[in-house]
Amino acid sequence: MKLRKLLIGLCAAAGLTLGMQPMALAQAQYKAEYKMSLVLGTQFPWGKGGEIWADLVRERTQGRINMKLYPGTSLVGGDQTREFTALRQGVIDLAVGSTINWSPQVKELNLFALPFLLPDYRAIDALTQGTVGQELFDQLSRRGVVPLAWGENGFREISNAKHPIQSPADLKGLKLRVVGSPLFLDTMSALGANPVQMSWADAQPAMASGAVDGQENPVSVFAAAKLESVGQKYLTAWGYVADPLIFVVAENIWKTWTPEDQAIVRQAAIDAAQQQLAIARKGMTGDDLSQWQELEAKGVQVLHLDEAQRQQFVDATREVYAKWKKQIGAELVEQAEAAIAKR
Ligand code: X2X
Repeated sequence: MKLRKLLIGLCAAAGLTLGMQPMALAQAQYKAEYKMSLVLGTQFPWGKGGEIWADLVRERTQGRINMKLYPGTSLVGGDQTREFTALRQGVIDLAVGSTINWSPQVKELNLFALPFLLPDYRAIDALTQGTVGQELFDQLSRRGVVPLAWGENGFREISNAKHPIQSPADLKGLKLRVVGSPLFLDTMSALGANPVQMSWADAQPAMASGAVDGQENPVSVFAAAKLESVGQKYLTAWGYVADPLIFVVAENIWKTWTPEDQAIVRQAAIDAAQQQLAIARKGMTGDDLSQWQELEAKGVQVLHLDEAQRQQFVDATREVYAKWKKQIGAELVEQAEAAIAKR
């Protein structure tokens, strides 16, 4: 009798285990940690966006999905231009990445780096929130990642250690660190500068040692990285290009999540991107110019170009624009130009 009871109990336990197997298997497919690649950490608006996303997802999935931040593109040894490839190869699970760093693999993303395409923030929004943004997301979806939301690094302003820049002549011979897309080499060369391509990690020591004279990055990046402390004394507000950020999950990871969890991760990315964008733009325009003022308070000489001055830079880069319009795809660029014109 006792033995029978024991056997029944054992069978029931075994049945229970078997019955639970599908769920247990599904759980087992979830990793203990999902690696999120970022170039900039949480002292920058970029990294804050990643942190907000991870926090929202952890909270809303009751810890089922745990995203860990890896700033400094550390999962690819700091080489920003390899981030997109690493996402497709399973080295990186998720990312908040700049259009610039992925543009060597996804040529359409060079769109935002066409010199002087984007006159203001509304122009960026007209692209990312419209059919152009959708087209770019479709392109990314065909390349093994699931794009979820648009954030922003920002309008990229030029700084240097030598003198104020107000016309292309002031760029002549300046050694400038640029990011990983050949379009940046073309633009800076057309303006008479000597561009040198290097990662962000190498850029700061290069400025400190004087190996390069200048760089271009958003004001929020300049401020949080304290570029004035590596000799960057002169900053020109010319807004020649901008780099949006894209919140993505590698497709091979995405597929392992339940539809409910996919929906949570997607909505959390949209919410985090919205907050991230607000952080990046705060203090940049209108009544609140605090980001600019804080730099000036640190002794950085900020120069805002007037229309005529800006036009000189526009004129000097028209050929680069035309060349890259073809490379990106004339149809997409024309769609973007039209969206900006009626923003
Ligand atoms: O490397 C840069 O300049 C940075 C941090 O802005 C990007 O990753 C595009």
